[in-house]
Amino acid sequence: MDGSGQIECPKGFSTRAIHEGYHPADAGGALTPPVHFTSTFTFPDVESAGAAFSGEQPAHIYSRISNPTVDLLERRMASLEGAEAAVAFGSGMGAITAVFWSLVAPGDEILVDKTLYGCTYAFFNHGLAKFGVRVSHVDMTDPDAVEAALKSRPGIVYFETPANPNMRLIDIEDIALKAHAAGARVIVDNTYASPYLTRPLELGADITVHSATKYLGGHGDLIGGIACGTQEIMDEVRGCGLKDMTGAALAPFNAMLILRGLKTLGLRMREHSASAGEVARFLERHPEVSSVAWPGLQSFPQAALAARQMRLPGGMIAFELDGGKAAAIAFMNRLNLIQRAVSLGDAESLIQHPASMTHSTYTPEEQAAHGIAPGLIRLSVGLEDVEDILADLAQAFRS
Ligand code: 4LM
Repeated sequence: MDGSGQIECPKGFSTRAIHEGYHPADAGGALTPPVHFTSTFTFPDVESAGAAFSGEQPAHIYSRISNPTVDLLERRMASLEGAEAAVAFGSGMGAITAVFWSLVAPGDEILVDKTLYGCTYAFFNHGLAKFGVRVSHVDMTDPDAVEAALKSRPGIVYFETPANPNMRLIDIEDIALKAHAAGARVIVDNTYASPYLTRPLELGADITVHSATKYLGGHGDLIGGIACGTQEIMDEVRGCGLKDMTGAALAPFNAMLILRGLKTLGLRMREHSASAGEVARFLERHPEVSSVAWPGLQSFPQAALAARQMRLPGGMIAFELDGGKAAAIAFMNRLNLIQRAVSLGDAESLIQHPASMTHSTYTPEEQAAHGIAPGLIRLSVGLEDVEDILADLAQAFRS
């Protein structure tokens, strides 16, 4: 307790995920924060409304811009990511597009990794490119290729780590050093890792973006997104990208669900990682499996980087079967417990075929050039008993 009878916030990750930014004394002693279901906010007089609109007097005006429940989520996420500030959105794509609409102008170049979530790829290549932004792809696992690509002075460097869907890791510290030396800002999509496993801002990135639909929410019952960074950049992202360019506001109810999800983020990530380890080792031993990518395997080509950059290897696995695409599809169709669905990070184990599902925004030629193999299978290992997940995989191989 501090002097006011409020609970002080110690520094541990999960403690902050549960307590940061809220004191029961502020809400009549309610253990959990109230949800502010309101679209607009009232003012005692027009002068105070004007002061809020001009920014002279900070206040909630309208829930497309800010809302107390969403604000609590933003404070909590900023704390977990080690950021000055955060802005929440109605989806991960809302967060990504709002950040870019806020920071780029026609004629700018952005340098992005070669493997990206399908809709992010479509936004860059079919969306931003239409507005005169030059989009260059480079293999960011290759430091020399990155050095060479930075010579054209892109304004932004963007990547996912681990990358969706093939699990390539990008060395955040190294890329941030190189990008900053060339005058570029670094944006990392931290969806796969979550701040429990990796905190890109502490490694030199300028902004992180998340699909909160995934591990942050954690229960497959909402769509949401978050961006984190300095107060100055987040003010710009809120004022331009959220308020004017996308209007992709997060609903207060969904903010409450994400706040609830965050309370168990550490607990869930430990369990997802432990089960994924057992599943990855099972797959690696299986005679019908030709390759398995999971950052905790000794055979993972970037195992050393994983150990340096990730607290745990996480719950996502990418693998291929000897029989290629046809065998992969037949195998997935035989699963009973593991659900065939896009999305990831839920309590339910989810499996999908990136080439025909999440990454079908790439043409087959683009898939080949961007490291998305036709037979690649993506598995999000859930929180069911791992023996049951293994048994379902085993029966799908046997039948
Ligand atoms: C999926 N992914 O992969 P919203 N960034 C990353 C993602 O994986 C996603 C988004 C952003 C999948 C959705 C169907 C690395 C989404 C976009 O879906 O807009 O919350 O996030 O299965």
